[in-house]
Amino acid sequence: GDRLPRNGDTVNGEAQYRQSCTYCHSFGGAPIEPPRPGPDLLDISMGISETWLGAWIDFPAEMIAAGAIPPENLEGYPYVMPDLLHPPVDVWDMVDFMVTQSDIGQIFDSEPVNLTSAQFEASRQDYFNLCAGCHGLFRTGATGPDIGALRSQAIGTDGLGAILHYGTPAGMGNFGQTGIMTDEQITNMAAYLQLPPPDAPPLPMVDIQASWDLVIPVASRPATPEHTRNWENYTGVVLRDAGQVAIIDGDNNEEIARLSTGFAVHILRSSSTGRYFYAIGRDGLVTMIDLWTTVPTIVANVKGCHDARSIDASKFPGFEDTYLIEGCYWPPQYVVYDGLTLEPIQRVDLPLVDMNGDPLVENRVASIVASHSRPEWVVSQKEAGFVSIVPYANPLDFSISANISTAKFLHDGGFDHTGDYFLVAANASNLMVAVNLNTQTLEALIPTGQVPHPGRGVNWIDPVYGWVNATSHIGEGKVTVYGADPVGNPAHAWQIVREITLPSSGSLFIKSHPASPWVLVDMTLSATGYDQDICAISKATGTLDRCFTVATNGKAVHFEFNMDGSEVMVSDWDPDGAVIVLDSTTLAEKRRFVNLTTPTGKFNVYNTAHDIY
Ligand code: DHE
Repeated sequence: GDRLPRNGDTVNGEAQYRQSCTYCHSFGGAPIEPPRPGPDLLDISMGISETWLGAWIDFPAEMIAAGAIPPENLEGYPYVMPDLLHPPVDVWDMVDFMVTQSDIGQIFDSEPVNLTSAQFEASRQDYFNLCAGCHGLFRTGATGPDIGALRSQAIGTDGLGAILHYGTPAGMGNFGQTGIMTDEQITNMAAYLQLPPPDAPPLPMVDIQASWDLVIPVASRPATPEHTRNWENYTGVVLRDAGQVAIIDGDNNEEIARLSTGFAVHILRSSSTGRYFYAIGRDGLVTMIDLWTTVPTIVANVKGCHDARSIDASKFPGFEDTYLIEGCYWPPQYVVYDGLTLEPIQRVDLPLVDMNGDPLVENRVASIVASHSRPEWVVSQKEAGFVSIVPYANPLDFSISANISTAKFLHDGGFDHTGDYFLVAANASNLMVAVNLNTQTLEALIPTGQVPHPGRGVNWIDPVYGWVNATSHIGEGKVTVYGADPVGNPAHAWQIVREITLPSSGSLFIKSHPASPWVLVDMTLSATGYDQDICAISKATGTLDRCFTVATNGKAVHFEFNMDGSEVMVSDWDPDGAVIVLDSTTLAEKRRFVNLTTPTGKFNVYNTAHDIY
């Protein structure tokens, strides 16, 4: 290429460098442990030209495609440097700054700002809303790494600002680039993270009881549906940032209700009959929605956690719509409620000791599934690494009956095709965990790619390997498929049988339905331009068939099928979002529901009640 002139603005170059490069790279000084993802840049001007350096910052993918870096030189790095979309003038200013600085020496980190108490409180709230889910309330790490005060000080003020601004291809969100955080919020967060975490309050039973609001008593609810709609084919759509749930009638393709359900609603689960939806907000608020009323109606609320992600109903025959369990991210507890009224019944503390006997400062309930074969819930304890059994047949005691040691840190999961196994991601260990629910033992640890994230996962019959289950990954563009039929195909059970390459990392969900010939995967957190696309794997061949764009305004995320599996919904996750409905066989778009604020998860009543995925 043309030689670039040595006339950059090094003041702007330094500002851009500090804001963009400092999480991954040091510039002189002692290395930190664990190391930064990229090499030290102190000697950057030796051996490569300024033109090369500018081209590398501006066009990393094209440089690799052109063979500018031998593949073996990239080995050992967790990912390839992303294109941070700087305008060429900033790139050139950065190059000039780095080359000039190479002659001067080490770059020293900026000092953190001093936070006022109001700024500290605002950062505490930002941390709770944006960071705690992955990194833990006390920052000890889980899905995301440890970012406690010591680690944050080692990363430094500039590096923290850079990662908050641009994220990483390994799954950290680009909060600055996408406008989720302002520059001021980022600056303050970089200071906040270097201070010790504040204490978090408990939530005792007396407060949970005080929060209980029985809006419509059972006796005042209809004994039979008040309408003739096919309520089992309703789908609840989480409108995350609106704190609402939209209910769509899948037979008539109509949105029939929009209900307020609390801060940043996370998921819905159905009661075992399907009559009720239970919504769980990140603030721990449970909202119960009756689908038999003319228009779906909120009939009860309760708050059992300050921070929560999971909920499920009692599903064993004889316990239909009887109980409900809410798992907390904070405090370390779960709460069991009456399934018809949400009256709190019991609060149970989680152990603050992990599966290795080490003490914990927090222990969060991640996924919960409700067994169809026994009166029990299966509960993942994220930090402890236990999959726990919570029986609900004894109305006086809902304590844990078994803690099965598996791997850390447990996150999302679901059943295999028989319901005898629970398959859950230990996403910081790059493992899928298979627990045998009949023997209540760990069956297998399946090595996956970087940060598996299956949602509830997917079950289908592979042409060669029979029943399989699979996960996609946040940190790697790959679907890992493993055998899941220890009875019919023991040779391949829990063994990896296929690894299917996707065009990008950043996948959050993989899903199918028995009536669809496809397994569908999103790439919502893609840092390389695939966040609006989804991919279809053919069940018939076990190979990737196609990837295509579905979202227009935001990111494509999460799938849900209608009751008979003939259609599948994908969210276009944006403030001006939509739910896009595809034919589940042709994958052609059939319709879209628009004017939806940040639609994320979608839950069809029948499929959710029966665990069809
Ligand atoms: Fe989720 C499921 C936790 C971010 C959408 N999410 C789950 C489950 C857990 C969890 C533990 C399993 C629940 C169960 O099955 O009982 N999610 C977390 C987090 O800790 C994390 C990483 C960060 C946070 O702060 O919350 C997180 N999740 C997200 C999102 O950013 C998503 C895409 C949108 C949102 O709500 O913020 C999101 N999570 C979902 C959805 C499911 C889910 C749609 C249910 C999938 C299903 O098909 O059942």
